[in-house]
Amino acid sequence: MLEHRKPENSSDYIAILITKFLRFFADTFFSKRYGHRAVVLETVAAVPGMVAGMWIHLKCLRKMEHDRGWIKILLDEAENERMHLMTFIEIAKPNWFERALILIAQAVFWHFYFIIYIFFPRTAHRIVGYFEEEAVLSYTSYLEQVENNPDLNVDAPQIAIDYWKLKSDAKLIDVIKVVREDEKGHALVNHNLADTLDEDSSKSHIKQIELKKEEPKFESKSEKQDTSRYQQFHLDDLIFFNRVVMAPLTRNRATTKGVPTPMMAAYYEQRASAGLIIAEATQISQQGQGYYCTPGIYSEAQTEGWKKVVDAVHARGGKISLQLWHVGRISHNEFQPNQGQPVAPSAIKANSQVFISSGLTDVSEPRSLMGYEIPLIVEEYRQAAVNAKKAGFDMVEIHGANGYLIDQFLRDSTNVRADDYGGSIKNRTRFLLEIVDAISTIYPPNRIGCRIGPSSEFNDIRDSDPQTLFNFIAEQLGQKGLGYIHVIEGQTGGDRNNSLFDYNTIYQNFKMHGGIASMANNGYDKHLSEKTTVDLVAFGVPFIANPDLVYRLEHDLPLTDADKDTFYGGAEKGYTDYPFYSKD
Ligand code: 8OZ
Repeated sequence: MLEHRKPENSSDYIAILITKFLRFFADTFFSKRYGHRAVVLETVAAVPGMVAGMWIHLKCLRKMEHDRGWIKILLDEAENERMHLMTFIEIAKPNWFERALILIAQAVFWHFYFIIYIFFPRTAHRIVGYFEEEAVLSYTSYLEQVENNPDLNVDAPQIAIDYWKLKSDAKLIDVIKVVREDEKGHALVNHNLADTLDEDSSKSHIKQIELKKEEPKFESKSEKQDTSRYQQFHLDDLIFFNRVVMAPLTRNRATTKGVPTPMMAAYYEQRASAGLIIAEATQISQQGQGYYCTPGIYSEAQTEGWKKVVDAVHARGGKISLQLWHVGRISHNEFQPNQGQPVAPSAIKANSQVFISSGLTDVSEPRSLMGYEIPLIVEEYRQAAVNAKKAGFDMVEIHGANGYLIDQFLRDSTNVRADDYGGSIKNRTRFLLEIVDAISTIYPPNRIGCRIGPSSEFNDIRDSDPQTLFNFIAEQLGQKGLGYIHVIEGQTGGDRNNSLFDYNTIYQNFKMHGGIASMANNGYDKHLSEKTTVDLVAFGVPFIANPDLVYRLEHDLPLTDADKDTFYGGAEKGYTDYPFYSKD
Protein backbone atom coordinates (compact mmCIF):
# COMPACT_ATOMS: atom_id res chain seq x y z
CA MET A 1 0.00 0.00 0.00
CA LEU A 2 2.01 2.91 -1.25
CA GLU A 3 -0.60 5.62 -1.25
CA HIS A 4 -4.05 6.48 0.05
CA ARG A 5 -7.11 4.93 -1.50
CA LYS A 6 -8.62 7.48 -3.86
CA PRO A 7 -11.46 9.48 -2.21
CA GLU A 8 -14.72 8.97 -4.06
CA ASN A 9 -17.21 11.36 -2.48
CA SER A 10 -17.42 14.31 -0.15
CA SER A 11 -17.25 12.31 3.06
CA ASP A 12 -14.12 10.55 1.80
CA TYR A 13 -12.57 13.95 1.11
CA ILE A 14 -13.44 15.11 4.63
CA ALA A 15 -11.91 11.94 6.05
CA ILE A 16 -8.67 12.33 4.13
CA LEU A 17 -8.47 16.04 4.96
CA ILE A 18 -8.69 15.28 8.68
CA THR A 19 -5.97 12.69 8.30
CA LYS A 20 -3.70 15.09 6.42
CA PHE A 21 -4.31 17.79 9.06
CA LEU A 22 -3.30 15.44 11.88
CA ARG A 23 -0.22 14.39 9.94
CA PHE A 24 0.77 18.02 9.41
CA PHE A 25 0.24 18.77 13.10
CA ALA A 26 2.30 15.81 14.26
CA ASP A 27 5.04 16.56 11.76
CA THR A 28 5.30 20.25 12.56
CA PHE A 29 5.11 20.30 16.34
CA PHE A 30 6.16 16.94 17.73
CA SER A 31 8.19 14.82 15.34
CA LYS A 32 11.54 16.24 16.41
CA ARG A 33 10.98 15.43 20.05
CA TYR A 34 9.73 11.90 19.34
CA GLY A 35 12.01 11.02 16.46
CA HIS A 36 9.31 10.64 13.86
CA ARG A 37 5.67 11.57 13.35
CA ALA A 38 4.81 7.84 13.19
CA VAL A 39 5.48 7.65 16.93
CA VAL A 40 3.36 10.75 17.60
CA LEU A 41 0.46 9.56 15.51
CA GLU A 42 0.65 6.13 17.08
CA THR A 43 0.66 7.33 20.68
CA VAL A 44 -2.18 9.75 20.09
CA ALA A 45 -4.32 7.51 17.93
CA ALA A 46 -3.88 4.15 19.61
CA VAL A 47 -6.28 4.77 22.49
CA PRO A 48 -8.99 6.26 20.28
CA GLY A 49 -8.35 3.24 18.05
CA MET A 50 -9.10 0.96 20.98
CA VAL A 51 -12.18 2.96 21.93
CA ALA A 52 -13.34 2.96 18.32
CA GLY A 53 -12.98 -0.80 18.38
CA MET A 54 -15.04 -1.02 21.56
CA TRP A 55 -17.69 1.26 20.19
CA ILE A 56 -18.02 -0.86 17.12
CA HIS A 57 -18.28 -3.88 19.40
CA LEU A 58 -21.34 -2.30 21.01
CA LYS A 59 -22.92 -2.10 17.58
CA CYS A 60 -21.91 -5.69 16.93
CA LEU A 61 -23.37 -6.81 20.25
CA ARG A 62 -26.75 -5.44 19.23
CA LYS A 63 -26.63 -7.67 16.19
CA MET A 64 -24.77 -10.45 17.94
CA GLU A 65 -26.76 -13.15 16.23
CA HIS A 66 -25.32 -12.31 12.83
CA ASP A 67 -22.14 -10.39 13.50
CA ARG A 68 -20.22 -12.84 15.63
CA GLY A 69 -17.16 -12.84 13.41
CA TRP A 70 -16.55 -9.13 13.75
CA ILE A 71 -16.38 -9.13 17.49
CA LYS A 72 -13.28 -11.27 17.57
CA ILE A 73 -11.63 -9.27 14.79
CA LEU A 74 -12.29 -5.97 16.50
CA LEU A 75 -11.25 -7.21 19.93
CA ASP A 76 -8.03 -8.40 18.32
CA GLU A 77 -7.69 -5.03 16.62
CA ALA A 78 -8.20 -3.18 19.92
CA GLU A 79 -5.62 -5.40 21.64
CA ASN A 80 -3.27 -4.86 18.75
CA GLU A 81 -3.61 -1.08 19.07
CA ARG A 82 -2.96 -1.33 22.79
CA MET A 83 0.30 -3.12 22.05
CA HIS A 84 1.31 -0.42 19.55
CA LEU A 85 0.70 2.18 22.22
CA MET A 86 2.68 0.35 24.91
CA THR A 87 5.55 -0.29 22.50
CA PHE A 88 5.89 3.28 21.33
CA ILE A 89 5.47 4.72 24.79
CA GLU A 90 8.46 2.54 25.74
CA ILE A 91 10.43 3.81 22.76
CA ALA A 92 9.50 7.51 23.04
CA LYS A 93 9.68 7.60 26.87
CA PRO A 94 7.56 10.75 27.30
CA ASN A 95 7.84 12.58 30.64
CA TRP A 96 4.81 13.05 32.88
CA PHE A 97 3.87 16.42 31.40
CA GLU A 98 4.01 14.95 27.91
CA ARG A 99 2.00 11.96 29.04
CA ALA A 100 -0.69 14.34 30.25
CA LEU A 101 -0.66 16.08 26.88
CA ILE A 102 -0.96 12.75 25.05
CA LEU A 103 -3.90 11.83 27.26
CA ILE A 104 -5.68 15.09 26.46
CA ALA A 105 -5.03 14.66 22.75
CA GLN A 106 -6.34 11.12 22.94
CA ALA A 107 -9.49 12.28 24.75
CA VAL A 108 -10.15 15.04 22.21
CA PHE A 109 -9.59 12.69 19.35
CA TRP A 110 -11.85 9.97 20.65
CA HIS A 111 -14.72 12.29 21.53
CA PHE A 112 -14.46 13.69 18.05
CA TYR A 113 -14.48 10.18 16.62
CA PHE A 114 -17.35 9.13 18.89
CA ILE A 115 -19.58 11.94 17.59
CA ILE A 116 -18.73 11.25 13.98
CA TYR A 117 -19.35 7.57 14.50
CA ILE A 118 -22.85 8.15 15.88
CA PHE A 119 -23.97 10.33 13.02
CA PHE A 120 -21.77 9.23 10.13
CA PRO A 121 -20.44 5.72 10.78
CA ARG A 122 -19.33 5.29 7.19
CA THR A 123 -17.19 8.43 7.36
CA ALA A 124 -15.87 7.32 10.73
CA HIS A 125 -14.65 4.03 9.26
CA ARG A 126 -13.22 5.92 6.33
CA ILE A 127 -11.31 8.25 8.68
CA VAL A 128 -9.83 5.26 10.48
CA GLY A 129 -9.08 3.63 7.11
CA TYR A 130 -7.20 6.71 5.92
CA PHE A 131 -5.55 7.15 9.27
CA GLU A 132 -4.26 3.59 9.20
CA GLU A 133 -2.99 4.13 5.66
CA GLU A 134 -1.27 7.25 6.90
CA ALA A 135 0.32 5.11 9.60
CA VAL A 136 1.61 2.72 6.91
CA LEU A 137 3.11 5.65 4.98
CA SER A 138 4.59 7.14 8.14
CA TYR A 139 6.10 3.84 9.26
CA THR A 140 7.63 3.41 5.80
CA SER A 141 9.30 6.79 6.11
CA TYR A 142 10.29 6.06 9.72
CA LEU A 143 11.82 2.78 8.55
CA GLU A 144 13.89 4.61 5.94
CA GLN A 145 15.04 7.08 8.58
CA VAL A 146 16.15 4.32 10.95
CA GLU A 147 17.76 2.32 8.15
CA ASN A 148 19.80 5.38 7.15
CA ASN A 149 20.89 6.11 10.71
CA PRO A 150 21.79 2.89 12.56
CA ASP A 151 22.15 4.83 15.86
CA LEU A 152 18.38 5.16 15.90
CA ASN A 153 17.94 1.40 15.60
CA VAL A 154 17.57 0.74 19.32
CA ASP A 155 16.71 -2.64 20.84
CA ALA A 156 13.07 -3.64 20.52
CA PRO A 157 11.18 -3.37 23.83
CA GLN A 158 10.57 -6.73 25.49
CA ILE A 159 6.81 -6.18 25.36
CA ALA A 160 7.01 -6.03 21.54
CA ILE A 161 9.27 -9.07 21.37
CA ASP A 162 6.75 -11.06 23.40
CA TYR A 163 3.64 -9.89 21.56
CA TRP A 164 4.91 -10.28 17.98
CA LYS A 165 7.12 -13.26 18.86
CA LEU A 166 10.20 -11.49 17.49
CA LYS A 167 13.67 -12.94 17.94
CA SER A 168 15.26 -11.98 21.26
CA ASP A 169 17.76 -9.56 19.67
CA ALA A 170 15.11 -7.79 17.58
CA LYS A 171 15.60 -4.10 16.84
CA LEU A 172 13.37 -1.11 16.26
CA ILE A 173 13.38 -1.88 12.52
CA ASP A 174 11.77 -5.27 13.19
CA VAL A 175 9.11 -3.65 15.35
CA ILE A 176 8.29 -1.02 12.74
CA LYS A 177 7.88 -3.71 10.10
CA VAL A 178 5.40 -5.80 12.10
CA VAL A 179 3.43 -2.78 13.27
CA ARG A 180 3.24 -1.51 9.69
CA GLU A 181 1.79 -4.88 8.65
CA ASP A 182 -0.83 -4.62 11.42
CA GLU A 183 -1.81 -1.16 10.23
CA LYS A 184 -2.22 -2.38 6.67
CA GLY A 185 -4.74 -4.90 7.96
CA HIS A 186 -6.62 -2.33 10.03
CA ALA A 187 -6.85 -0.06 7.00
CA LEU A 188 -8.30 -2.84 4.91
CA VAL A 189 -10.84 -3.84 7.55
CA ASN A 190 -12.01 -0.26 8.09
CA HIS A 191 -12.24 0.61 4.41
CA ASN A 192 -14.18 -2.57 3.84
CA LEU A 193 -16.53 -1.68 6.69
CA ALA A 194 -16.99 1.76 5.17
CA ASP A 195 -17.67 0.23 1.77
CA THR A 196 -20.34 -2.02 3.18
CA LEU A 197 -22.20 0.73 5.03
CA ASP A 198 -24.63 2.55 2.86
CA GLU A 199 -24.09 6.33 3.08
CA ASP A 200 -27.78 7.22 3.18
CA SER A 201 -28.84 4.74 5.79
CA SER A 202 -25.82 5.67 7.88
CA LYS A 203 -27.20 9.20 8.26
CA SER A 204 -30.21 7.80 10.10
CA HIS A 205 -28.10 5.35 12.03
CA ILE A 206 -29.65 6.04 15.44
CA LYS A 207 -33.14 5.81 14.03
CA GLN A 208 -32.25 2.50 12.46
CA ILE A 209 -31.25 1.09 15.81
CA GLU A 210 -34.50 2.26 17.40
CA LEU A 211 -36.52 0.79 14.57
CA LYS A 212 -34.64 -2.46 14.65
CA LYS A 213 -37.50 -4.41 16.19
CA GLU A 214 -39.65 -3.65 13.16
CA GLU A 215 -37.09 -4.78 10.65
CA PRO A 216 -38.02 -7.93 8.77
CA LYS A 217 -36.53 -11.02 10.34
CA PHE A 218 -33.15 -11.89 8.89
CA GLU A 219 -33.55 -14.21 5.95
CA SER A 220 -30.96 -16.90 5.51
CA LYS A 221 -31.65 -17.28 1.82
CA SER A 222 -29.52 -15.25 -0.48
CA GLU A 223 -32.25 -14.04 -2.90
CA LYS A 224 -33.21 -11.37 -0.41
CA GLN A 225 -29.83 -9.69 -0.57
CA ASP A 226 -28.39 -6.92 -2.64
CA THR A 227 -26.87 -8.35 -5.78
CA SER A 228 -23.89 -6.04 -6.25
CA ARG A 229 -20.73 -8.09 -6.69
CA TYR A 230 -18.78 -5.82 -4.34
CA GLN A 231 -21.19 -5.70 -1.45
CA GLN A 232 -21.34 -7.84 1.63
CA PHE A 233 -22.74 -11.31 1.42
CA HIS A 234 -24.36 -13.11 4.33
CA LEU A 235 -23.96 -16.85 4.19
CA ASP A 236 -26.34 -17.18 7.11
CA ASP A 237 -24.21 -15.92 10.01
CA LEU A 238 -20.93 -15.83 8.08
CA ILE A 239 -20.34 -12.42 6.53
CA PHE A 240 -18.15 -11.97 3.47
CA PHE A 241 -16.71 -8.58 2.52
CA ASN A 242 -18.04 -9.07 -1.01
CA ARG A 243 -19.28 -11.72 -3.44
CA VAL A 244 -15.95 -12.38 -5.13
CA VAL A 245 -14.30 -15.64 -4.09
CA MET A 246 -10.72 -16.78 -4.48
CA ALA A 247 -10.93 -20.22 -6.11
CA PRO A 248 -8.77 -23.05 -4.77
CA LEU A 249 -5.41 -22.98 -6.57
CA THR A 250 -2.81 -25.72 -6.32
CA ARG A 251 0.58 -24.02 -5.93
CA ASN A 252 2.76 -26.87 -4.57
CA ARG A 253 4.58 -24.79 -1.98
CA ALA A 254 3.97 -26.86 1.15
CA THR A 255 6.83 -28.94 2.55
CA THR A 256 7.38 -32.49 1.27
CA LYS A 257 5.45 -33.61 4.36
CA GLY A 258 2.47 -31.48 3.33
CA VAL A 259 2.98 -28.83 6.02
CA PRO A 260 1.84 -25.30 5.07
CA THR A 261 4.68 -22.78 5.37
CA PRO A 262 4.88 -19.15 6.60
CA MET A 263 5.19 -18.16 2.92
CA MET A 264 1.75 -19.67 2.34
CA ALA A 265 0.37 -17.62 5.24
CA ALA A 266 1.77 -14.47 3.62
CA TYR A 267 0.26 -15.42 0.25
CA TYR A 268 -3.23 -16.00 1.62
CA GLU A 269 -3.03 -12.96 3.88
CA GLN A 270 -2.30 -10.77 0.86
CA ARG A 271 -5.54 -12.01 -0.72
CA ALA A 272 -7.75 -11.61 2.38
CA SER A 273 -9.92 -8.92 0.75
CA ALA A 274 -11.67 -11.67 -1.22
CA GLY A 275 -15.19 -12.31 0.08
CA LEU A 276 -14.10 -15.88 0.74
CA ILE A 277 -10.79 -17.61 0.12
CA ILE A 278 -11.07 -21.28 -0.72
CA ALA A 279 -7.65 -22.56 0.23
CA GLU A 280 -5.99 -24.96 -2.17
CA ALA A 281 -6.88 -28.63 -2.45
CA THR A 282 -5.55 -30.39 0.66
CA GLN A 283 -5.21 -34.14 1.02
CA ILE A 284 -7.11 -35.79 3.85
CA SER A 285 -4.62 -38.67 4.05
CA GLN A 286 -1.31 -39.84 2.68
CA GLN A 287 -3.27 -42.04 0.26
CA GLY A 288 -5.16 -38.95 -0.92
CA GLN A 289 -2.03 -37.20 -2.22
CA GLY A 290 -1.28 -37.09 -5.93
CA TYR A 291 1.13 -34.22 -6.49
CA TYR A 292 4.43 -33.09 -5.04
CA CYS A 293 4.37 -30.62 -2.12
CA THR A 294 0.62 -30.22 -1.84
CA PRO A 295 -0.58 -29.58 1.72
CA GLY A 296 -2.34 -32.08 3.93
CA ILE A 297 -4.68 -31.83 6.90
CA TYR A 298 -4.18 -35.17 8.62
CA SER A 299 -1.11 -34.58 10.82
CA GLU A 300 -0.66 -32.29 13.78
CA ALA A 301 2.13 -30.34 12.05
CA GLN A 302 -0.10 -29.75 9.00
CA THR A 303 -2.95 -28.56 11.22
CA GLU A 304 -0.59 -26.20 13.05
CA GLY A 305 0.73 -24.87 9.72
CA TRP A 306 -2.81 -24.21 8.49
CA LYS A 307 -3.67 -22.47 11.74
CA LYS A 308 -1.05 -19.84 10.98
CA VAL A 309 -2.55 -19.33 7.54
CA VAL A 310 -6.06 -19.00 8.96
CA ASP A 311 -4.94 -16.60 11.70
CA ALA A 312 -3.24 -14.39 9.12
CA VAL A 313 -6.38 -14.22 6.98
CA HIS A 314 -8.63 -13.62 9.97
CA ALA A 315 -6.39 -10.82 11.20
CA ARG A 316 -7.28 -9.06 7.95
CA GLY A 317 -10.98 -9.71 8.46
CA GLY A 318 -11.07 -12.31 5.68
CA LYS A 319 -12.95 -15.62 5.58
CA ILE A 320 -11.38 -18.89 4.56
CA SER A 321 -12.61 -22.34 3.60
CA LEU A 322 -10.41 -25.43 3.23
CA GLN A 323 -10.83 -27.70 0.23
CA LEU A 324 -10.73 -31.34 1.32
CA TRP A 325 -9.19 -33.59 -1.30
CA HIS A 326 -8.58 -37.23 -2.07
CA VAL A 327 -7.09 -37.74 -5.52
CA GLY A 328 -8.02 -41.42 -5.87
CA ARG A 329 -6.50 -42.78 -9.09
CA ILE A 330 -4.80 -39.48 -10.01
CA SER A 331 -1.67 -40.37 -8.07
CA HIS A 332 1.66 -42.13 -8.21
CA ASN A 333 3.18 -44.96 -6.19
CA GLU A 334 5.74 -42.45 -4.89
CA PHE A 335 3.09 -40.81 -2.68
CA GLN A 336 1.26 -43.91 -1.53
CA PRO A 337 1.80 -45.60 1.84
CA ASN A 338 4.57 -48.20 1.29
CA GLN A 339 4.75 -47.09 -2.37
CA GLY A 340 1.57 -49.08 -2.99
CA GLN A 341 -1.04 -48.56 -5.70
CA PRO A 342 -3.34 -45.54 -5.76
CA VAL A 343 -6.98 -46.41 -5.08
CA ALA A 344 -10.12 -45.88 -7.17
CA PRO A 345 -13.72 -47.11 -7.26
CA SER A 346 -12.68 -49.38 -10.12
CA ALA A 347 -9.24 -50.36 -11.38
CA ILE A 348 -9.29 -48.16 -14.46
CA LYS A 349 -6.16 -46.16 -15.17
CA ALA A 350 -6.51 -42.51 -16.17
CA ASN A 351 -4.80 -41.07 -19.19
CA SER A 352 -3.38 -38.31 -17.05
CA GLN A 353 -0.18 -37.04 -15.51
CA VAL A 354 0.92 -35.84 -12.08
CA PHE A 355 3.90 -33.92 -10.71
CA ILE A 356 6.17 -36.13 -8.62
CA SER A 357 9.58 -35.32 -7.12
CA SER A 358 11.30 -35.85 -10.48
CA GLY A 359 8.77 -33.92 -12.59
CA LEU A 360 5.68 -34.64 -14.66
CA THR A 361 4.89 -38.33 -15.07
CA ASP A 362 2.02 -40.70 -15.94
CA VAL A 363 -0.26 -41.73 -13.08
CA SER A 364 0.29 -45.22 -11.64
CA GLU A 365 -1.97 -48.22 -12.19
CA PRO A 366 -4.78 -48.01 -9.56
CA ARG A 367 -6.50 -50.79 -7.63
CA SER A 368 -10.19 -50.86 -6.80
CA LEU A 369 -11.21 -50.12 -3.24
CA MET A 370 -12.45 -53.02 -1.12
CA GLY A 371 -15.93 -52.41 0.28
CA TYR A 372 -14.67 -52.18 3.87
CA GLU A 373 -12.18 -49.44 2.92
CA ILE A 374 -14.86 -46.95 1.85
CA PRO A 375 -16.18 -46.10 5.35
CA LEU A 376 -12.57 -45.72 6.46
CA ILE A 377 -12.04 -42.98 3.86
CA VAL A 378 -15.31 -41.33 4.91
CA GLU A 379 -13.93 -41.33 8.44
CA GLU A 380 -10.73 -39.70 7.18
CA TYR A 381 -12.83 -36.90 5.71
CA ARG A 382 -14.51 -36.44 9.08
CA GLN A 383 -11.16 -36.36 10.87
CA ALA A 384 -9.85 -33.86 8.31
CA ALA A 385 -12.84 -31.64 9.14
CA VAL A 386 -11.99 -31.96 12.85
CA ASN A 387 -8.47 -30.78 12.06
CA ALA A 388 -9.73 -27.97 9.80
CA LYS A 389 -11.91 -26.78 12.65
CA LYS A 390 -8.94 -26.94 15.01
CA ALA A 391 -6.99 -24.78 12.56
CA GLY A 392 -9.87 -22.28 12.64
CA PHE A 393 -11.25 -22.55 9.09
CA ASP A 394 -14.62 -20.84 8.71
CA MET A 395 -15.80 -23.52 6.32
CA VAL A 396 -14.70 -26.60 4.45
CA GLU A 397 -15.27 -27.41 0.80
CA ILE A 398 -15.57 -30.98 -0.43
CA HIS A 399 -13.65 -31.37 -3.69
CA GLY A 400 -16.05 -33.35 -5.85
CA ALA A 401 -14.65 -32.22 -9.21
CA ASN A 402 -11.78 -32.60 -11.65
CA GLY A 403 -11.69 -36.35 -11.83
CA TYR A 404 -10.50 -37.00 -8.26
CA LEU A 405 -11.81 -39.74 -5.97
CA ILE A 406 -15.35 -38.40 -5.38
CA ASP A 407 -15.78 -37.57 -9.07
CA GLN A 408 -14.49 -41.06 -9.91
CA PHE A 409 -17.34 -42.50 -7.82
CA LEU A 410 -19.91 -40.19 -9.42
CA ARG A 411 -19.24 -40.89 -13.10
CA ASP A 412 -20.00 -44.08 -14.97
CA SER A 413 -16.75 -43.99 -16.98
CA THR A 414 -14.72 -44.57 -13.83
CA ASN A 415 -17.16 -46.40 -11.56
CA VAL A 416 -18.21 -49.88 -12.64
CA ARG A 417 -18.66 -51.25 -9.14
CA ALA A 418 -21.26 -53.91 -8.51
CA ASP A 419 -21.91 -53.01 -4.85
CA ASP A 420 -23.96 -50.22 -3.19
CA TYR A 421 -21.49 -47.60 -4.44
CA GLY A 422 -21.80 -48.38 -8.15
CA GLY A 423 -24.49 -48.74 -10.83
CA SER A 424 -27.43 -46.35 -10.39
CA ILE A 425 -26.98 -42.60 -9.97
CA LYS A 426 -28.17 -42.96 -6.40
CA ASN A 427 -25.49 -45.57 -5.69
CA ARG A 428 -22.71 -43.58 -7.34
CA THR A 429 -23.69 -40.52 -5.29
CA ARG A 430 -23.66 -42.47 -2.01
CA PHE A 431 -19.96 -41.92 -1.25
CA LEU A 432 -20.27 -38.12 -1.62
CA LEU A 433 -23.39 -37.95 0.54
CA GLU A 434 -21.83 -40.10 3.25
CA ILE A 435 -18.90 -37.70 3.32
CA VAL A 436 -21.31 -34.74 3.64
CA ASP A 437 -23.07 -36.46 6.54
CA ALA A 438 -19.78 -37.26 8.28
CA ILE A 439 -18.49 -33.70 7.96
CA SER A 440 -21.87 -32.33 9.08
CA THR A 441 -21.17 -33.79 12.52
CA ILE A 442 -18.23 -31.36 12.75
CA TYR A 443 -19.25 -28.28 10.76
CA PRO A 444 -22.91 -27.21 10.47
CA PRO A 445 -24.14 -27.89 6.90
CA ASN A 446 -24.26 -24.17 6.11
CA ARG A 447 -20.48 -24.08 6.66
CA ILE A 448 -19.85 -26.84 4.13
CA GLY A 449 -19.48 -26.24 0.40
CA CYS A 450 -19.11 -28.71 -2.42
CA ARG A 451 -17.28 -28.25 -5.72
CA ILE A 452 -18.46 -30.07 -8.81
CA GLY A 453 -17.38 -29.94 -12.46
CA PRO A 454 -20.40 -31.43 -14.21
CA SER A 455 -19.26 -31.05 -17.81
CA SER A 456 -15.50 -31.04 -17.26
CA GLU A 457 -13.46 -33.94 -18.59
CA PHE A 458 -10.32 -32.92 -16.73
CA ASN A 459 -8.27 -35.93 -15.65
CA ASP A 460 -9.87 -38.19 -18.23
CA ILE A 461 -13.37 -38.41 -16.75
CA ARG A 462 -16.76 -38.61 -18.46
CA ASP A 463 -20.35 -39.62 -17.83
CA SER A 464 -23.01 -40.92 -20.19
CA ASP A 465 -25.67 -38.54 -18.78
CA PRO A 466 -24.01 -35.78 -16.75
CA GLN A 467 -27.06 -33.50 -16.71
CA THR A 468 -29.30 -36.04 -14.97
CA LEU A 469 -26.48 -37.06 -12.66
CA PHE A 470 -25.61 -33.54 -11.52
CA ASN A 471 -29.22 -32.32 -11.34
CA PHE A 472 -29.73 -35.09 -8.81
CA ILE A 473 -26.53 -34.27 -6.92
CA ALA A 474 -27.50 -30.58 -6.68
CA GLU A 475 -30.89 -31.53 -5.29
CA GLN A 476 -29.36 -33.88 -2.72
CA LEU A 477 -26.76 -31.35 -1.59
CA GLY A 478 -29.52 -28.75 -1.31
CA GLN A 479 -31.56 -31.08 0.87
CA LYS A 480 -28.60 -31.42 3.20
CA GLY A 481 -28.67 -27.61 3.60
CA LEU A 482 -25.11 -26.99 2.36
CA GLY A 483 -23.67 -23.47 2.37
CA TYR A 484 -22.74 -23.36 -1.29
CA ILE A 485 -22.47 -25.36 -4.47
CA HIS A 486 -19.34 -24.42 -6.40
CA VAL A 487 -19.67 -25.22 -10.08
CA ILE A 488 -16.84 -25.30 -12.63
CA GLU A 489 -18.63 -24.27 -15.80
CA GLY A 490 -17.13 -25.80 -18.97
CA GLN A 491 -13.70 -27.40 -19.08
CA THR A 492 -11.46 -26.96 -16.02
CA GLY A 493 -8.93 -24.26 -16.81
CA GLY A 494 -10.18 -24.19 -20.39
CA ASP A 495 -13.12 -23.26 -22.56
CA ARG A 496 -16.24 -22.29 -20.60
CA ASN A 497 -18.46 -22.18 -23.71
CA ASN A 498 -17.94 -25.64 -25.12
CA SER A 499 -20.87 -27.50 -23.64
CA LEU A 500 -24.63 -27.40 -23.85
CA PHE A 501 -24.82 -28.11 -20.16
CA ASP A 502 -27.59 -26.30 -18.27
CA TYR A 503 -25.93 -24.90 -15.15
CA ASN A 504 -28.96 -22.85 -14.11
CA THR A 505 -30.88 -26.00 -13.29
CA ILE A 506 -28.01 -27.05 -11.03
CA TYR A 507 -28.10 -23.75 -9.11
CA GLN A 508 -31.90 -23.75 -8.94
CA ASN A 509 -32.13 -27.37 -7.82
CA PHE A 510 -29.62 -26.71 -5.08
CA LYS A 511 -31.35 -23.61 -3.75
CA MET A 512 -34.92 -24.86 -4.19
CA HIS A 513 -34.17 -27.86 -2.01
CA GLY A 514 -32.59 -25.89 0.83
CA GLY A 515 -29.03 -25.06 -0.26
CA ILE A 516 -27.92 -21.52 0.51
CA ALA A 517 -25.66 -20.02 -2.14
CA SER A 518 -24.67 -20.61 -5.74
CA MET A 519 -21.03 -20.15 -6.75
CA ALA A 520 -19.79 -20.13 -10.33
CA ASN A 521 -16.24 -20.55 -11.55
CA ASN A 522 -14.16 -20.70 -14.70
CA GLY A 523 -13.14 -17.93 -17.03
CA TYR A 524 -15.24 -15.17 -15.45
CA ASP A 525 -14.10 -11.59 -16.02
CA LYS A 526 -15.35 -8.33 -14.52
CA HIS A 527 -18.18 -7.93 -16.99
CA LEU A 528 -19.45 -11.50 -16.79
CA SER A 529 -19.19 -11.59 -13.00
CA GLU A 530 -21.23 -8.40 -12.64
CA LYS A 531 -23.87 -9.61 -15.08
CA THR A 532 -24.47 -13.06 -13.66
CA THR A 533 -27.15 -13.66 -11.04
CA VAL A 534 -25.20 -16.34 -9.15
CA ASP A 535 -24.51 -15.32 -5.58
CA LEU A 536 -20.75 -15.78 -5.65
CA VAL A 537 -18.19 -15.84 -8.44
CA ALA A 538 -14.86 -17.61 -7.90
CA PHE A 539 -11.77 -16.30 -9.72
CA GLY A 540 -8.68 -18.49 -10.00
CA VAL A 541 -5.70 -17.37 -12.09
CA PRO A 542 -6.49 -13.62 -11.79
CA PHE A 543 -6.02 -13.96 -8.00
CA ILE A 544 -2.50 -15.34 -8.53
CA ALA A 545 -1.18 -12.11 -10.01
CA ASN A 546 -3.56 -9.64 -8.36
CA PRO A 547 -3.69 -9.97 -4.57
CA ASP A 548 -6.07 -6.98 -4.52
CA LEU A 549 -8.23 -8.38 -7.31
CA VAL A 550 -11.51 -7.26 -5.75
CA TYR A 551 -10.34 -3.66 -5.50
CA ARG A 552 -9.10 -3.72 -9.08
CA LEU A 553 -12.33 -5.20 -10.43
CA GLU A 554 -14.48 -2.77 -8.52
CA HIS A 555 -12.49 0.27 -9.64
CA ASP A 556 -11.95 -0.95 -13.18
CA LEU A 557 -8.16 -0.99 -12.80
CA PRO A 558 -5.83 -2.97 -15.05
CA LEU A 559 -4.95 -6.52 -14.05
CA THR A 560 -1.43 -7.97 -13.89
CA ASP A 561 -0.85 -11.11 -16.00
CA ALA A 562 0.20 -14.25 -14.16
CA ASP A 563 3.47 -15.98 -14.96
CA LYS A 564 2.62 -19.60 -15.80
CA ASP A 565 6.18 -20.81 -15.12
CA THR A 566 5.78 -20.13 -11.40
CA PHE A 567 2.28 -21.61 -10.94
CA TYR A 568 3.45 -24.90 -9.46
CA GLY A 569 6.27 -25.14 -6.93
CA GLY A 570 9.13 -22.76 -6.20
CA ALA A 571 9.43 -19.98 -3.68
CA GLU A 572 8.28 -16.36 -3.35
CA LYS A 573 8.79 -15.54 -7.02
CA GLY A 574 5.41 -15.59 -8.72
CA TYR A 575 3.78 -16.32 -5.37
CA THR A 576 4.02 -13.53 -2.82
CA ASP A 577 5.77 -10.91 -4.96
CA TYR A 578 2.89 -9.75 -7.15
CA PRO A 579 2.26 -6.06 -6.42
CA PHE A 580 -0.84 -4.41 -5.06
CA TYR A 581 -2.19 -1.74 -7.37
CA SER A 582 -0.19 1.44 -7.55
CA LYS A 583 -0.63 4.33 -9.97
CA ASP A 584 3.04 4.43 -10.93
C1 8OZ B 1 -3.74 -28.20 -10.89
C2 8OZ B 1 -2.66 -29.00 -10.60
C3 8OZ B 1 -2.78 -29.97 -9.64
C4 8OZ B 1 -3.97 -30.14 -8.98
C5 8OZ B 1 -7.62 -29.55 -9.27
C6 8OZ B 1 -6.37 -29.63 -7.23
O1 8OZ B 1 -7.61 -29.86 -10.47
C7 8OZ B 1 -6.35 -29.50 -8.54
C8 8OZ B 1 -5.07 -29.34 -9.27
C9 8OZ B 1 -4.93 -28.37 -10.23
O2 8OZ B 1 -8.67 -29.34 -8.66
